[in-house]
This record gives sequence, C-alpha cells and structure tokens, in this order.
Amino acid sequence: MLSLAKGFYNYLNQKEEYTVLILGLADSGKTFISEQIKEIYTGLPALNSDTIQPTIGVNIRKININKIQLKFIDLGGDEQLRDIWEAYYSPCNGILFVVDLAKPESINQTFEVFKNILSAPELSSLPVSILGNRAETENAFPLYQLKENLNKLLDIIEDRDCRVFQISNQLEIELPRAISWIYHRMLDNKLSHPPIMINT
Ligand SMILES: Nc1nc2c(ncn2[C@@H]2O[C@H](COP(=O)(O)OP(=O)(O)OP(=O)(O)O)[C@@H](O)[C@H]2O)c(=O)[nH]1
Ligand SMILES: [Mg+2]
Repeated sequence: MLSLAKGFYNYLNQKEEYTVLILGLADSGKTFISEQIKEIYTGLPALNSDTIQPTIGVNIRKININKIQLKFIDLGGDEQLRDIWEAYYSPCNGILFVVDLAKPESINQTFEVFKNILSAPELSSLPVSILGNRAETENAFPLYQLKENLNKLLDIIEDRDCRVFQISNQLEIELPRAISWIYHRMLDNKLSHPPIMINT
C-alpha cells in the first residue's frame, strides 16, 4: 500500500523533459539564440550580445511550456569541438540547426555539417528546425536558396519533419514559432522518442 502511495506521489511530482540540441557552425549565433529563448520563456534578461563568448563546453538552458520541460543543449561549433557533439546525441528529441545567413561563403560548409548530423543513427527521424540567423543583414543568403539547398538533401532528410525559420532582430515572432513548431513535433514523436521523466 505504501509503495502504491509512493508511486502515485512520484507520478504527481514528475514531468516530461524533452532534449533539444542547438547545433551549427561556430559564430552562427547558437548561444545568442539560446539567450533569446531564455528571455522569451523565463523572463530573465538575455546576455548582451557583446558579452557572449564562443562556447568551449556546453550551455544548458531549461524552459517550461505547459508543464513540459524543454532542455536545450548549446554546443560549441568550432571544428575541433564538433567531435564532442556525438556525446550529446542520445537521448535527444529534436534539433535546432543554426545557419548564419550573413556568411554566404560558409553555406557549403554548413551543409556538410548538416549532412553529418542527418546521417547520425541516434538522430534519425528527429525533427529539425533550421534557423536562418541574421536574416536582417544586408546581402544575407536568401531564404529561397537555403530551401533550394535543402531540397537537394531530400533523400537524406527522408520523412523527418524539417522546417526553415528566418531569425532576425526585426521578426521577433519567428523564434517562438520555431520553438512551438519543434515542441509539437517532439510531442508527436513521443512514442518513438520518449521524453525522460524528471522530478519536479
Ligand atoms: N546583434 C546580433 N548579434 C548576434 C546575432 N547572432 C549572434 N550574434 C553575436 O555574434 C557573436 C557570435 O554568436 P554566438 O551566439 O556566440 O555564436 P555561436 O554559434 O554560439 O558560436 P560558438 O559558441 O563559437 O559555436 C556573439 O557575440 C553574438 O552575440 C544576432 O542575430 N544579432
Ligand atoms: Mg556558442
């Protein structure tokens, strides 16, 4: 009887946690975006963009939406640091992939990295939200070309959910849209990629 009551108590005091990796090349704006997520969903002020330093290890950010916890893991994108990404691939429920639209010259490298992510078995069939960052920059890589590049990857993307969002300081609504989109896709995939249960 006692263990039944304890089980019920634990059930009431647990919630689902979904893990989202924030990946992309160095300097693409992963930590900047993670800071924006913090401000939007927790009300705590984002770090001033001038004070954000390149990520050497990992930044963890937790937010709650409708009693569900999202844990964002922001990893350093420097080439030498990308080897540690794999250590965070499992358990994972979704991916935010950040593309720096202000650096058209790095688009090919960006797509090489993206293809590696898509081919990782641990990440197969996970939803990917592609965030085209710094969209407001003059001469930014056009979104339609980004989508054209993605169309060439359809054989690797297969039937996974994948959607592009344009992030810019003039379109504040897009980041919450991207988060809401991945949140719902992760809930849709709950059976194949379950969340972990954490104590509240
Ligand atoms: N104003 C503005 N600054 C940005 C934006 N995106 C990134 N930055 C700044 O550009 C610099 C690099 O961005 P980070 O967020 O550190 O890039 P990162 O992808 O986390 O880089 P690594 O940690 O090295 O992989 C930081 O100083 C950011 O504050 C943006 O959209 N607007
Ligand atoms: Mg960073």
